[in-house]
Amino acid sequence: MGRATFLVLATILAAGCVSALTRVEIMLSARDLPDYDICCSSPVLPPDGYAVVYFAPSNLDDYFEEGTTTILSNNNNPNWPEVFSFNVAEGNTTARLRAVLWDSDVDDDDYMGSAEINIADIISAFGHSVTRSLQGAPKGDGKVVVTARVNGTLVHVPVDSGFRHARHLNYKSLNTRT
Ligand SMILES: [Ca+2]
Ligand SMILES: [Ca+2]
Repeated sequence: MGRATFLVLATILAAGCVSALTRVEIMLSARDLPDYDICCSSPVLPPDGYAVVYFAPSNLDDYFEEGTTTILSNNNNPNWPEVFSFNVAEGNTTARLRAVLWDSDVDDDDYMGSAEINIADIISAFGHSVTRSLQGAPKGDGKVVVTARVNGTLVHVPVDSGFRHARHLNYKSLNTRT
């Protein structure tokens, strides 16, 4: 731990620690996506899939857009390389991740369905990996796989109105792409 980090933590701890955060990093895959493209040379083609990732810190409908994956063309089983990182309060059982899948097209993109997953379920799952069927998928079938890396280090931070404001900003700023 660097001196600056230590000083920040020491300051935070001195201010009073009443909550703990667990850092969660997730990656997305999809399995068995149906073909969504029709082209002149072939009757059907696999989709050019990408996912838009949202995060809801509570059971309220206040979603934060975390980011969008790259487009993996012509692939029924994409493994997206992006890592989405955020912090979840210890004991929070209502924070949710929502992944909305699209097939990129020259004209309007095709909606391929979505899945909503409780963060607590991801953390407690074997291998921190869970699979969910896509909901509302026009052509049916298809699954989303969410795999997480969970940092066991807990960072104590004070909970007050200022922190909640900063935390919301933090959810966006912590989003990283690789
Ligand atoms: Ca299409
Ligand atoms: Ca397409």
